[in-house]
Amino acid sequence: MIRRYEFGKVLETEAILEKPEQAEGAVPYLQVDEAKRSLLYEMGEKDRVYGLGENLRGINKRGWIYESRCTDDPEHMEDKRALYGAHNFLVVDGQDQFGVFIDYPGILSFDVGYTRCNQLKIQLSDWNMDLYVITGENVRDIVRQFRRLIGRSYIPPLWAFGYGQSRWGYKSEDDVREVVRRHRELQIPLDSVYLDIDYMERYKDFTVNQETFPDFADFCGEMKRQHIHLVPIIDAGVKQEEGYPVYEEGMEKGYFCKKEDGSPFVAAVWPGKALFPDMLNEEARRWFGNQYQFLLDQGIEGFWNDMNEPAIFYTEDRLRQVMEELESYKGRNLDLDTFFSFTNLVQSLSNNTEDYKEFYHEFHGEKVRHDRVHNLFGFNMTRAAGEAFERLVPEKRILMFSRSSYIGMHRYGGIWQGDNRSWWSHLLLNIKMMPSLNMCGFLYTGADLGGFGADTTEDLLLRWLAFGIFTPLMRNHSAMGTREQEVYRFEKTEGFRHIIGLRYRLIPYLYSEYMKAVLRDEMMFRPLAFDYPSDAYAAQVEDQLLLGEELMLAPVYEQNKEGRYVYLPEEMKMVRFSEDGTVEEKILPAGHHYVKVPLTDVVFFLRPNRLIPFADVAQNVDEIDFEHPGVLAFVREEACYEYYRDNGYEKDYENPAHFHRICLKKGESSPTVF
Ligand code: MIG
Repeated sequence: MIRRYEFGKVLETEAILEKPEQAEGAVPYLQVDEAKRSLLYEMGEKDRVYGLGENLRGINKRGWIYESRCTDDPEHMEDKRALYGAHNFLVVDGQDQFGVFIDYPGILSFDVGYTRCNQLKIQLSDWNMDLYVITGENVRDIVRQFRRLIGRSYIPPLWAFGYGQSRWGYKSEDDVREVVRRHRELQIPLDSVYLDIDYMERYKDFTVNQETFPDFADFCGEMKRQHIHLVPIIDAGVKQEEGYPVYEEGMEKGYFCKKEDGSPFVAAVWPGKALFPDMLNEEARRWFGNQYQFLLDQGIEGFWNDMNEPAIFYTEDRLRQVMEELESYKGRNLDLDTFFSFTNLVQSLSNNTEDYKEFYHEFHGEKVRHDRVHNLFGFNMTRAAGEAFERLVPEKRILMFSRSSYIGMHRYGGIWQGDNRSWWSHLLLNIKMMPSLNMCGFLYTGADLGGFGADTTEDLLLRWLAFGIFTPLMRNHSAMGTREQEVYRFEKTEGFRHIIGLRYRLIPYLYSEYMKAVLRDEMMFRPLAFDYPSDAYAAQVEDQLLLGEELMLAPVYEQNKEGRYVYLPEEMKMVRFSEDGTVEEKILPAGHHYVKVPLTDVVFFLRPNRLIPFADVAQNVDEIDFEHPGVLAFVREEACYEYYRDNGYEKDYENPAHFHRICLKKGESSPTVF
C-alpha cells in the first residue's frame, strides 16, 4: 500500500509520473515536525535500514548520517556523507516494516542512528515535499511497489552488456585502434571503447577534434566493422567561446542558467569558462537534447554524461574575491590560523555550496534558485538526452549512463559509480552499492573496474573483474596519470581472457535477468536478508549478494587471499570456473565454509532446483549464440528457468515471444526448451 502526503508548496520533480491521491489521516510510523522540518522514527535495537542508492558504507545504512546533495567528490571515504546521486528512498526492516520516499529536489539528510543510536531522523532544508510511505508483505514487496510507482527502468542495447575499455587519456584514432587491436590479438572479448574528454575540440560538447579524429564518421564505421562501439562523454558545461554554435545559440535563446540580475552565470569547468544549460527548463532541455544528433549522425549509439552535479571548478565571481583576499596575505607571517585559512581559500573555489545559490532555473515557468532544486540537474541533463533519442532515433536503443542522478532518471539511463580509487575497499563498496541502487531503480550500473584514481595492481584488477562480470555495466576505466590498466598491460593474459570470457558465457543469463528485473520491477542484486528473512545470520552478511533467483555471489575483495569464508543460508551447488577451462560442481550443505578461490578462478553458488543458461565463449556480443545455450543446474527434483531473449535492439520488450522456459528434471541429461 502506498500513501502520499503533501507538505507545503511542492516543486514537481517528475520522479513519479502518476501521483496517487493524497492520503487521509496522520502519517504512520513517522513523527512529523513541521517547525523543525524533520521526520523522526524511533528504531528498534535490531532494525535494519536499507536503501539510499548511491552512497558510502554498508548495505544496512545504520550508524551514519547521509546527505542527498549531488556532489563531485572523488574522495569516496567513510567519513563522507554524499556522492553524486540523490536517492531518497529507504526501507526500515524490523519491529515495523515500511518504505519511505521523500520526493524533494533540495538538500536533505538522513541521520540513521548517527546522533542517537535508535533514531532515524530525516531533515529537510525547507518544508515542501511529497512524502510516500509504503507498506507491504515483506521488504521485496515494498521495493517492488516503489519501483512500480517510479516507472520502468532504462533498457540499454544488448551490446552494452559486453566488456568496455575506457581511460581518460585516449587521445586519437590510433590510441583507440591500439586498444582494440591488443584485445583482439589476445582474444580478450571487447564490445566498446569509451571516449573521454580528449576526443573533443578543447572540451567543447558536440565537437570532435579534427586533428586527432579527422574523419569521425568513417572511424565509427571502421570500429563497428570490428564489433566495437565508441561511447563518447558529454559534459554539463558548455564552453563560453565566440563562434562556437552551441554557446552562441544557447545565449541567443536564453537557455543558460542566469544569475539573479538576469546575466549569465559563468562557472569554469574543463573548457575554462562555461555556462550551464538550464536542464530544468523544458525548452532548453529539448534544445540541449537535440545537440546529441551531431554524434548520432556519425554513427554513435552510446554516451556517458559527466560533471552534471553540476561540478564547478570555480566561478568568475568567487575567483575574483579569492584573488583579492590572497593579496592580503602577501608579506604576512602565516601562523596556525592564517596559514590554513590561506590554503583553504583556494580549496574553497571548487563545488562551493554558496555558488549553488548564485544561479536560477526557469522551472515549470517559475524562477527557482538552484539550491532548491540542486538534485535535479543531472537527472534532467540525462532526461534531455533520453527524450531526444526518443524523438530523433525512436527505433533505436541508445546506451546512456550518467554520473549525477535523482530517482526518476532511472527511466532515461543508468549510472556509473563515479571516481572510485584502485583500492580493495572500493571493490567492496561496489559490491555493497549494487542492491541499494537496484532498490532505487538503477539497474544499469557498475563501477570503474580496476579503480579510477590511484594505481591499480594486477591482483586487484583480476578480483574486481571477477565481480564486474556480473554487473550490467562492465567497464574498465581509469584516470589520466595513473598506472595503465588495460588488461594487456599485465602478465596473466590467460587469466584475464578466462574471466572476461566467462562474462560472455553468462550474458544470456545476465541479460535475461536484467530484462525480467526491469519488466517486473524486481531487484537484480539483493542482500541475503531479502530472501532469507528468518535467517538472523544472513541479515548480517554484506559481502555476498543474490543475483536473480538463481545465484549467490561471494567475491574475494581482499589482497593476498587465496579464498574466503562463505555463508550458505541453504544447501547450494558451488560452481568453480578455472583458467584451464575446467568447471567444478560441488554440492555444499548450508552453513559456513572456507572456499578456496585462486586468483584467476571465478566461483559462484547455484540455489537448489535452479538453472541458468550458459553459452559458449564469444569475442563480442554479436557472436553469442542466444538460441542454443547450454545450462548450469542444481537439480534436486526439477529446475526451470524463465529465459528472456529478444534481438537486443528492438523495443517490443513485452512481446510474449521473448519468454521461454528451460526445464531440467533429475536424471535428464539435456534440458527441454519451451
Ligand atoms: O573531474 O572526463 O568521473 O570518469 O574520466 C574529472 C574526465 C572529470 C570525471 C569522471 C571520470 C572522467 C573524468 N571526469
